[in-house]
Amino acid sequence: MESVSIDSLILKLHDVDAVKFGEYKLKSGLMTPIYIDLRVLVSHPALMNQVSSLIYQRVQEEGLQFDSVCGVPYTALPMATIICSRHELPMLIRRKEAKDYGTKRMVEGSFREGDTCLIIEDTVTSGSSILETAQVLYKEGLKVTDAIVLMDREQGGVEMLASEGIRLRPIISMFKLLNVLLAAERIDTQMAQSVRKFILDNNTFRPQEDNGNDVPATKKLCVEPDLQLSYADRAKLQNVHPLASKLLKIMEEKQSNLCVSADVTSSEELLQLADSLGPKICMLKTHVDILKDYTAAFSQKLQASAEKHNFLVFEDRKFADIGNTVKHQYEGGLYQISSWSHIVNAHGVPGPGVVKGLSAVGKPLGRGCLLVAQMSSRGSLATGEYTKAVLQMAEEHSDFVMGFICGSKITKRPEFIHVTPGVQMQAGGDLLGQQYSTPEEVICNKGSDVIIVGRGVLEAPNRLKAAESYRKSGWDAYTKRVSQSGQ
Ligand code: S5P
Repeated sequence: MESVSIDSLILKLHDVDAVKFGEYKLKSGLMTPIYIDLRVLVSHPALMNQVSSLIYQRVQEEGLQFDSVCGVPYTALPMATIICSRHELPMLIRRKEAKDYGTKRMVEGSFREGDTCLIIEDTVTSGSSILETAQVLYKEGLKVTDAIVLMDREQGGVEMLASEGIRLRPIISMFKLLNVLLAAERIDTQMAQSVRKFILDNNTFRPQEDNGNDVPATKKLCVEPDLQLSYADRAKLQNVHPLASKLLKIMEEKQSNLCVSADVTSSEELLQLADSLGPKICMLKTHVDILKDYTAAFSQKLQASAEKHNFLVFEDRKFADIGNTVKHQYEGGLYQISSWSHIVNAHGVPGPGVVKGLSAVGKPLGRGCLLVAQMSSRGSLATGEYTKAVLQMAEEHSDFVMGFICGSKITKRPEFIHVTPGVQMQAGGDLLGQQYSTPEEVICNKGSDVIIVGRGVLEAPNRLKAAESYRKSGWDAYTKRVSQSGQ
């Protein structure tokens, strides 16, 4: 009986376009010939009820024991709600963004430390969304041992979660879905074959080969061969920008890939930050135009602090005008940025002229530039073809451009440095569109080199302690990346 209802459910999901064939981009950036989009279910209440019933049926069949249920936001949230309401089970809601007022809780609902929470998800590819939710729940003292997913793309999610101690129980598997759609002549053999090949060729989980030790959560993505080069080795590359080489050496020496974003409004506070956090960081990022009391003396003191503690200064000016204008903005005006900041950044929007203008001023001074290839803010337009064009601009001006501001590694050329903002210990965001990833995610999974942390440090009760814990997380993720990829 169960298989009949699953078969008919698959056909209904296809009817409402929750299963689509074509060319689609996955969250990971990978193109896929099949796309599962269960978000549409909210418009089909009868189908939503059926899905929820099947999930609950599975919970009962497995005899799962738990104290509460949490749906991975957002698609699985209504499913969890229906199940919990219908069967009077306590539910928890995981916030995607922490409120910036009130309690700042990441999990809503009542629970006790040590309670077990069952996770419900709509679709799984690598399993990372479930793991992310589980990690938020762990932080609150909850246990997660089981998860149920409606649709498993069979690309390694079950295995990855198993390595993390979570049993994932899928209701519909990709191969089952293909067989049902093929039998009903919704797709032809060729399509089924190409999807099967895609699934088999794109397994996201690579188990550890050597022994039975625990496999780290992010291992699966930490194996790109070009990630095996150490910072020290990259510093010695022939074609590396001298300032990039210096930065890489500092990183290795101080065991820090942490750049603190000193977004404060008083010069004195900024200098205090530079002095106290100096030993923990490889780079200090400034927004000098938010200072209410900038003076030339301030920039001299900042330089002295950078010298003393061996870090680079990065003025986050994000130049974005024609070459002639940015030349003046970089060299002159109130701030005379080129005279004190080792590194600046620029948008690629104006075309290569922006780099040429900045280079005319900065190169003779031994300065370097990061191009903004991607942004951490929600809805950013710096994606896809734009990012590629920025990469090309960098390649053509590598005598001045030393790397990128980006969310993840965008080139395999090891001489470029990838610098990533939008980092906090817990993934999430703010109310103005900022989106956060964890240091581990950024350095290990996304293959970036430097984490930029602002409020994660600035709003902590003890800034020095927070900086040290970001330094350690970033460094641990880097050493893990290098040792794993080197095997
Ligand atoms: O895409 C970007 C690029 C930058 S440079 N997203 C960013 O958030 N930034 C900067 O990084 C931003 O201007 C801010 O200074 C810092 C992030 O601060 P946080 O407090 O959100 O960590």
